[in-house]
Amino acid sequence: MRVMILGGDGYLGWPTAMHFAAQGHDVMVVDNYLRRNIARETCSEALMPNPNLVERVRLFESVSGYKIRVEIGDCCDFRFMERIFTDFVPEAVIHYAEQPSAPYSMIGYGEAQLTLHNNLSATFNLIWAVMQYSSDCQIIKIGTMGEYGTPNIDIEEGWIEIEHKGRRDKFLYPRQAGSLYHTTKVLDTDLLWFYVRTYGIRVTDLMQGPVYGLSTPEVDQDQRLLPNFHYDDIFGTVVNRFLVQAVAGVPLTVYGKGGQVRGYLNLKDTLQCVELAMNNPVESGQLRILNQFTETFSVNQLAEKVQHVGNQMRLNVQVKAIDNPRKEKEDHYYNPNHSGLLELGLKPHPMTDNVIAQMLKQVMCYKEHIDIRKIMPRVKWN
Ligand code: USQ
Repeated sequence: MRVMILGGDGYLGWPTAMHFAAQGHDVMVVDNYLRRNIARETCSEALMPNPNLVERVRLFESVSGYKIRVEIGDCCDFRFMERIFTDFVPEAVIHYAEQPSAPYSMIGYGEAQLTLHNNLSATFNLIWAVMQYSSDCQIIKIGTMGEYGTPNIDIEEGWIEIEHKGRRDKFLYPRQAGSLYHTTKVLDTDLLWFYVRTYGIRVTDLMQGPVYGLSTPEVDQDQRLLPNFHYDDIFGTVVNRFLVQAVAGVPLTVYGKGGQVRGYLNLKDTLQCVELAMNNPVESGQLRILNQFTETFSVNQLAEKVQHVGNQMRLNVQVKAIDNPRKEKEDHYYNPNHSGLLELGLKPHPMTDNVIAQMLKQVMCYKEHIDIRKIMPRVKWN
């Protein structure tokens, strides 16, 4: 299949591109280096140096023999989108091309505006490019579990049946996000649903939890193919941050009471989920929403797990609760359904002690790159 990956330079986009190329698909990666630029501006560079996308593709070809096409450009520029769509005519588009950080979106007006404009415009332009140049193409969009927030009722997979005054109907599950970034994902979903029901485009919206890890079959061939692995307060997700903190000898930064529960998944499972969504296409006029995570943990449970394994490796890991910089519930009910991807065939890689140990070993190879000034939270919205 011809697969276009928007945001192909990112933590998820780059491993996805290599994985699909290795499955024999014709892959085009598209990126404008927004995340790299913001990371540089906010002193939030990744743990290991990552070659640029053109170099990454060259390296991957020399290691594996598979080719990937590269387009450097901005998905918010519709002329650019028109050109790459008429040139490539994708059969599936994986859409990761969004500003992905909740803290970044909460710094101030400029960062909020950039996040809103970038995320909504990229999604809007993608919808129009598909409608005009590749109307049968599947859109696979990365949403977030954070769209739902932490309601005091079970979270369904995208939709809910409501009975009201004796009548029933099905609606998008209520959404109440905790950051402007997460809110842009809510708005994306609404935008997609409008165009799905009005013009019959085909969309899968994957509500993903925080991802961890840096190993995939393709990455493991050569360390120069590693994804960008962030551990700073802006782009680092909690598990990756705790791994680096454990190696650096910095107490694990549990925010507040640590009772915040989220659904987590291994990077390898992100690749599986996206592939399953693509290989099981939806009908025209269908918005399929799948909750994409494999296990739920509280922040305290994650800290305990990393501490336990770290101490077996003689890292003497400490845990220290610090003031929560975010406005979020620290003690709450959380029971999201996530059966859809399992029914499609997902085989989860759980967060075992061995998986944590392997990740710690990988991070230990880059110990001298860790800059502990990047660890404590700088952005507060509590
Ligand atoms: N947390 C800590 N200590 C830390 C970092 C985070 O206790 O040092 C807590 C946060 O307060 C939060 C939880 O861990 O309760 C998860 O935080 P996170 O930074 O790992 O994840 P988040 O900001 O929600 O965003 C990440 C990705 C985002 C994706 C989202 C999925 O950056 O792109 O959409 O995970 S979800 O969280 O399900 O919305």
